Amino acid sequence: MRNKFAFILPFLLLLLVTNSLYAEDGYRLWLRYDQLNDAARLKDYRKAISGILVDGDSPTLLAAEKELKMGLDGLLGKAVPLTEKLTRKGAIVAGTPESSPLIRSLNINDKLQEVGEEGYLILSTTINGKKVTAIAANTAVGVLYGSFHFLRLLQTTQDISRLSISSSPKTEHRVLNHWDNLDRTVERGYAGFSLWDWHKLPDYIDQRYIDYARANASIGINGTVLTNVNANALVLTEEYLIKVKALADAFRPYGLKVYLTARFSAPIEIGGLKTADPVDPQVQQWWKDKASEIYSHIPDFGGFLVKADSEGQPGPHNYKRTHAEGANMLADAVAPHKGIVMWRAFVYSHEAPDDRAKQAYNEFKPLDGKFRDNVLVQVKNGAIDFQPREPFHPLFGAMPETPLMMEFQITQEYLGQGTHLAYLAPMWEEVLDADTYAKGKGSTVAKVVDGSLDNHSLSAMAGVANIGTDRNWTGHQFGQANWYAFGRLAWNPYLSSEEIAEEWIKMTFSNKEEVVSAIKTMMLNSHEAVVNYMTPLGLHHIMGWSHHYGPGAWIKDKHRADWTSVYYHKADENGVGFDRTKTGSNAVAQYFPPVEEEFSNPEKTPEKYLLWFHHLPWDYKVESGRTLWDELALRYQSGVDTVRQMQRTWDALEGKVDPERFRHVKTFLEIQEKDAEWWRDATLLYFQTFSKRPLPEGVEKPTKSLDYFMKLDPKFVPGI
Ligand code: GCV
Repeated sequence: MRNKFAFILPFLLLLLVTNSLYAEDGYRLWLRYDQLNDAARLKDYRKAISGILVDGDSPTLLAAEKELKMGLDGLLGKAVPLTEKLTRKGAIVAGTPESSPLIRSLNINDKLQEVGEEGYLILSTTINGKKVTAIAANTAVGVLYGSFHFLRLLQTTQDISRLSISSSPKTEHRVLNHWDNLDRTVERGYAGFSLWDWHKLPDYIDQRYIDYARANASIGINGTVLTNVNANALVLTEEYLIKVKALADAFRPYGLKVYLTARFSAPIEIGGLKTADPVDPQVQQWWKDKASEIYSHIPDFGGFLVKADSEGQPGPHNYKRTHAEGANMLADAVAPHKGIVMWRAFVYSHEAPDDRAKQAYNEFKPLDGKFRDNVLVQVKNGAIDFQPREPFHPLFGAMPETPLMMEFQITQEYLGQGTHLAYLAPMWEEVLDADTYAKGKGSTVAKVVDGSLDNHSLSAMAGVANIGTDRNWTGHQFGQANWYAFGRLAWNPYLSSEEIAEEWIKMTFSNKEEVVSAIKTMMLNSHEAVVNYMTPLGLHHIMGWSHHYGPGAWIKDKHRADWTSVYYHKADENGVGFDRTKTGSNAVAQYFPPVEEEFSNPEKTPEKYLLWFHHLPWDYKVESGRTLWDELALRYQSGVDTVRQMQRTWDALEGKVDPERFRHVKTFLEIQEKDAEWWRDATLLYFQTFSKRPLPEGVEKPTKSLDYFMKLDPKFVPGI
């Protein structure tokens, strides 16, 4: 026995070592760089690529060189040498005309001019009679972005023999918003704690910071707001600014600028002033001095993000001033340093009698044209709050004199949080493609956001991050796809969610066609599935109180009516839905005429927004010819069915994706199925108390009572 064991032991150990070496825990995100398993492509690439030649020694060019080296070594499964001279064909030559004589020799200034500050060219060309691939840009960060693009071509096994790529970002500021608190909790964060280890900063620079910056650079994200919009003024004190500087220094080589949230009452809380009134000269001076202090530590500081007069945050209204007066004061403070202010339009008050969906428009539309040139108004994709589905926010198109930036929520506060697979790009695409008709047909939200509709050079897109200390960064392996998709859409809001999914799958899981198409189908159906089992047909905000996990259509009688579910669904014996037409709140009037008409008429309103705009009888006939009640019930069932279909698809991938991530996703899909059933049963039982109709055929009978569901009270849900 002993002998036999001694014989087996080395093999066991070897197995262990090999396993841990190749363990796939998701840490590497989409930057995996494992040797390609497409033999034909691998052979071509090995033949085509002989070396890496990056002229210039700025930290950003060095980062590009390092990434190319790491990526090519890994993907090609052989060491690709770094060279200083062009001695052989097949070099990857990267640089700017300034840093690299070889790039200069290409005489491509005209083409480079077109791609601007951050864009790049990737060209199959010839230098000194030798075939090369040139990655050229006007700036080092452009070279870095181009290098990531080139690696992506290999990761997705594209033909690289005749490249003529020109790419530049359509929005200027592509920014993650971290709702991270200084104690490292993350509001609406479902992936562990905050990445920022304030206690160990500025001394300890975690490798995670670098990998975070790399990941962002790989998709063109160029800004990060480190702190929660529900802000703490402490971060603006010297003690913290030194820590912020350390992060900014770590991110800088990757083109990632740091921003902070500005608490409006900071002059009182940390400045010792008696007021924070934006027209008070002392307050204005305080912010100017504060800005100079910040810039003395961080010369390329991006600016401020502000949530004011919203959900208890202080703001200019405390002093009877407008949002423009508040924003402009901060804008004046950062303007000499080329900083910007991103001022959020997410405002509503439970004391205002009007429909919450109308309040931001009412507040901001009259301020159009009153903001300084370095202010962007940051608008959520919809008028309520990151619901599983919302019609586009009526402010888009309504403030032509003001650059409006998009705020998407990458973290899935209302979409199953850390455990549900919901690929969000189709939802974002739906909003970006929506036509506001602000300047006639074709005035899409994307054109408002990228500035092209109203000729704004200042443009931006923000995404509320889903990133934390979890080893796989985003809690759910598929949460990574939403981070990735946000970056890609911020770079180019006209990309399709399908092509983004395809890229991500190939880089993250596998290039094998059967795997790609199976995972792609799962991803592309996943958002609709979540909408169906949570809030079909335009229902919204019927989640569990405060934590927003699980169903809670019965929530009522709280201190704020606009945080209850009954405020939004208005179910009664006659029907369900929020009447936002003329007979109701008339929120439809905030849209431009053809859209307004469409949303005013239930027959013309896209069914996905039906109950958002209309209160309709339970036996109202919908497009399928069914009654509203039957359709609603069947949609809930269809949400559950799609999750089960996703489970079958995933199960069939066993052995085709690595076991660790396979198990992770499989288990999470089980949670999702359970939750989808919970949503269906609880919500239908509740609405049935009004509709008094039986569940239609095809809908599974609930196994528990409404009373049971109403008593469920999950404790310590993360992210609050
Ligand atoms: C950061 C929702 C969330 C809040 C969040 C707020 C906002 O209301 O539930 O957690 O606060 O949006 O976007 O400011």
